[in-house]
Amino acid sequence: MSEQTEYKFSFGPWNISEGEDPFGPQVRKPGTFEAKLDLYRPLGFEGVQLHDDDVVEGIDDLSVEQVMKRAAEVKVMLDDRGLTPEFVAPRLWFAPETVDGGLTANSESDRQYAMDRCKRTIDIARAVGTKNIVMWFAREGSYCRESKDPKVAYDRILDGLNTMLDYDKEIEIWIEPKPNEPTDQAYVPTIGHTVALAYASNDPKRVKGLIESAHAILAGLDPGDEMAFAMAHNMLGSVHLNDQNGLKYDQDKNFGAANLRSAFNQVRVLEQNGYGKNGEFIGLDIKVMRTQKGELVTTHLETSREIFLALVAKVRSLDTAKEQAFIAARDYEGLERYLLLHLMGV
Ligand code: XLS
Ligand code: MG
Repeated sequence: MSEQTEYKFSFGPWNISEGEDPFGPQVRKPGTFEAKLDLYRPLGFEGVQLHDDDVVEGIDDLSVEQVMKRAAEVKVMLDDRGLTPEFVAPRLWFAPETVDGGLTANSESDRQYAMDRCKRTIDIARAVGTKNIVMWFAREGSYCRESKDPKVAYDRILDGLNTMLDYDKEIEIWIEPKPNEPTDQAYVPTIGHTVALAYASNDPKRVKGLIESAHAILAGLDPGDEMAFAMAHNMLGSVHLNDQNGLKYDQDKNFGAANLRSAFNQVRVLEQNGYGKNGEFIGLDIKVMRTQKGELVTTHLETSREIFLALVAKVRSLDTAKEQAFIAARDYEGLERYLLLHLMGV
């Protein structure tokens, strides 16, 4: 038996959120970036997921020198707290230039803005100490299906990825697919699209996927199977574990909160395929319920980490001889009964 994986956990500062949604404002006092960083280690997290403007607030109003100075300061803040930056992602969905998307915007100057911002993100990532860039293609898609030529859009996305790979020969790009929200129809909706883009890129070994459970569910797919597909191609850069109760807005619920069995199967796929053995993080991307009182609420992060570890124990304590016997006898009814009772601790 190979040694058991010791999992490392990450989340993004945006996961300690203040409760604003499209229908109402913040309901909790915001905390500073530094105050949020202080919470990681005591909660059992050592990885920090970052957007470019989590690192450099007001990025668009600063000179290159100012941006790099701030990135260097953030590296010190991370080092001081024993934290590892897991990745940096360009936030291509806030600025006025990204209203119609980033790499796929119809305006040439807006596309240029997006490309420049991706390059700046790479500079920031290297300065804080990570080679991993996450592309969540928020507004790469359409609200009006006829507003963009999807073939041209996919060509532009591939060109953009190649430009980034070329800009820095050591980075990895992790694409985080999502089928909708904020757009109606998003480009690169699944891990299948991601893997195809990776193979089509100029350096397939440096393009991977980041699978968020809720995003797979929104696409009508099984998150564990999506993870397995990426791993079958050695292309699972990271995960964003959370949950989603059916087809509605992106909920980012606690891991396992809607479907514990699906959560178990995600953990199982990761555990059985050695995810984490090369330093990959168990990333969480979870929203605090708006109803929660207090400031700098982190209960959801502790809960989801605890659920993950409890499910690892469930995977490890499964009687595999029993399981194999059910499979050999094609007694899947028996297998299901065994699994459900095992999950319930009966
Ligand atoms: C949004 C995404 C986002 C990414 C990082 O749906 O999950 O939070 O993980 O840009
Ligand atoms: Mg995510």
